Amino acid sequence: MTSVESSTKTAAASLDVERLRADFPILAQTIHKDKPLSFLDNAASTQRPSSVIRAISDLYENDYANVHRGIHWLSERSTDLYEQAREKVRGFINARSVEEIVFTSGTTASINTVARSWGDANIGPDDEILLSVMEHHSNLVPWQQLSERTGCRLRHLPISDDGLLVLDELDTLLGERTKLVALAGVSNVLGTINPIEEITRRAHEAGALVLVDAAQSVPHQVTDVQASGVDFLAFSGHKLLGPSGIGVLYGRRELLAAMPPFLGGGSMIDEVFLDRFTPAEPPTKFEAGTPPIAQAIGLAAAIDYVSEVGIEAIAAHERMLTVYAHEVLGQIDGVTILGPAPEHKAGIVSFLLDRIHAHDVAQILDRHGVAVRAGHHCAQPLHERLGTTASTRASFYLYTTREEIDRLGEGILATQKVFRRRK
Ligand code: 7TS
Repeated sequence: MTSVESSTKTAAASLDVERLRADFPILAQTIHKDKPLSFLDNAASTQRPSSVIRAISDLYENDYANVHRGIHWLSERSTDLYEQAREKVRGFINARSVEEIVFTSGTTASINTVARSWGDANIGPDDEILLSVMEHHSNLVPWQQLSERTGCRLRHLPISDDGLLVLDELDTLLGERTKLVALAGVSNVLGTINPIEEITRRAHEAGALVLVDAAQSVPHQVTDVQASGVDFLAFSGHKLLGPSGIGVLYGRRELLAAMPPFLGGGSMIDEVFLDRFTPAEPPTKFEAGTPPIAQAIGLAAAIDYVSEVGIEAIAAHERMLTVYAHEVLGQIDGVTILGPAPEHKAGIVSFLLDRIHAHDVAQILDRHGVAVRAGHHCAQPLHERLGTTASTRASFYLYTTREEIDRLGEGILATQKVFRRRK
């Protein structure tokens, strides 16, 4: 029995985290001489289990060639594996068809593809796009660039002081000019889980499409694009135990079919003449050039791993950790936790320490073996709204333990001690 199989037997109660951790060689090391590595930077990128690493090395050892080109044996094997990966992604987010699954290099590329392909073809100066104040720069800048090109107006759903979207404002902000609502499923700073289904329903009633930046939600909660009714969804492999350099753009079939391609080149065409071309059907139309082949196959192995553990079990584990982190950090004087109460949050806990800069906190935590991210986390407008320029962020995944959160708490106390001495 693999560790995944044995740990899922107890998934209903809790994950057997120690057994899962044995699948992640990188987590076993000690750093700074003798400190166990506590990797609490999973919102930036996660680690890979041996099965993902093996799937990639197996491909290179046995099956690798370029895809959709050769009629030779290796190319057919490679193409089969690449297309099986697409089917795996389809099932994972419950899309209707593989034609709705475009492989990109990541969330950023997926959102830019929509902004360029759909945006340039459908948006004009009288149109509006509704975003929120809590977006990652990846879901702000492409729309700002679209606005520069087309003159469209960008509007922003505000947040409450405790980091929840102010849905009451939707009625005012959503109008007949609104062509798209583009929102994060989960905030990468506040951890807030946004009510995507409700927002999608209201956006559709107003005649707008919905794009979900699912970089922080797909790895941590069940995603069903048919049930939620979203029109576009973007996520990255590297936040889901998969390789970097691979991401997904889900788009409803009719939308992708009507959109002009953004990048031109090999593969994305049906026919090419000296002066013109005809594009291929989706998803190929949006996959110009040699795609990230090994990365797609690694992503399929990551989806297998996460699915065997069970997304619901992972979400329950993270909920427990988030409640615990709020308890541990809440007991320390001088700590302000950002964002809502744990019941509205995924496994992301950002905080401020009175009179100590986030970069100093992260540096001292690192000396204790605790890896966190400090800064604006690519969400500068959100930090401005929160009245700060930087925060420290701890973020969890299926292999995170309560002991690691204890070490975070001890590291924060040690940081405060260093700064008290310096005063
Ligand atoms: N959207 C959200 C909500 C994100 O958290 C990130 C990455 C992205 C988009 C971009 O994903 P990429 O894979 O294309 O880079 N967020 C983070 C983070 O919070 N710390 O490092 C990367």
